[in-house]
Amino acid sequence: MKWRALALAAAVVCSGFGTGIREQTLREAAAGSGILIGTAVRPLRLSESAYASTLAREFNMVEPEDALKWEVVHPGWESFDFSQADQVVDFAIRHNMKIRGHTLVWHQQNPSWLTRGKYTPSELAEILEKHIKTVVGHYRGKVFAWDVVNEAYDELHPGQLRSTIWRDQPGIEAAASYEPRASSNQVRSELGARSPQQTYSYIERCFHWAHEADPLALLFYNEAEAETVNPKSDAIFAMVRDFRQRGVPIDGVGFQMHITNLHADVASISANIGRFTALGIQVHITEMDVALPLYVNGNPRPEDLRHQADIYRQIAAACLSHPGCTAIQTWGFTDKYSWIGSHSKRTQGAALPFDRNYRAKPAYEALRNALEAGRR
Ligand code: 9MR
Repeated sequence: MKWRALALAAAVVCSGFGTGIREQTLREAAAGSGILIGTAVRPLRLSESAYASTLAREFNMVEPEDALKWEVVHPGWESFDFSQADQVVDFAIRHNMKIRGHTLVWHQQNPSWLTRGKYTPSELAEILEKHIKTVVGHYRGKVFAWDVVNEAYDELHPGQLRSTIWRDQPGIEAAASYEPRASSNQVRSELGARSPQQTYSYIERCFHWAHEADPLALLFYNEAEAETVNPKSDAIFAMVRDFRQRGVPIDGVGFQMHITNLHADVASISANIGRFTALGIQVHITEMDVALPLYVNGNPRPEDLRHQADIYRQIAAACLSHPGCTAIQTWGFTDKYSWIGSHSKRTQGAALPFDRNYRAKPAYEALRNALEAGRR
């Protein structure tokens, strides 16, 4: 109550009109609800004043969209380049925003020196350990939460780990010097049905390395299409439960929430958030957008914008209904800069809360209403 009163008072003062109460910003509403509201950021756009002012006004958390991926931050075997990510971090510190780091281990956006290097498992393990410790170490005390591993589970074979340079091509599992603590009988019997390559010891090593580099950072496993209760999220759930039982330092799971076809099974999303937070970890919604079909003039239909708003509202409300769901983050904030357009060859887009001219869309109002209603 106190927070809300303060936020409202700030809104009145800031309005510039003695009598008028302007609406709260997302960040004010989120502060009142005790949740973080974040967005992915492209450092090259920070020099655009509308981009920077909207970002600072509306959000209290940022995450570099691409600037912390290997191809940007680790362009040569021995060279690291933090210049782009540092811009985001500096901006966030100046505007009193939290910083999420994304991502230390992924199968995409890796530089060719790494993917074509033909390293042995031991060499690869050494490279990965050095990468994680250098990047996390550089931002120690600044980045409060890291996506340590991103999208390790396969789309085509639900519940199975993806074949990647890190897992089995050649993977780091064959590298010596790691003895995972034994799994519980329950987990061993669940894993028993799978081949040894299906185990996830490469993932847990990454969590240990990140934890050594910054013991206070929150460490997340981040995944796509695991928002609902489904075979992929079942497998992640079993892994996280096993990690917790064996003391692997994992603090949270990120559900990306890229919504397509204007369809979201909110009941299942909520049940899924509930079972993960019951493990004693946090859930962050990490990459939310709701892609809309675009028509002849490149615009979405008004009814789709309303439907989109409803999805934003329902998912934010689902997160807010679980105390362990502690952040809602969109994947960009203006339709001017979103991965959906180029990815879909401009047939889809308009996925974010602000339009191409930084005007708030129905999705923005819906998000704010959900944040205001979701005080806890
Ligand atoms: O938004 C990112 C885009 O700029 C990159 O070109 C793309 C490369 O695959 O990655 C996008 O971000 C992805 C994120 O890092 C992980 N989850 C899926 C996101 C959308 O593809």
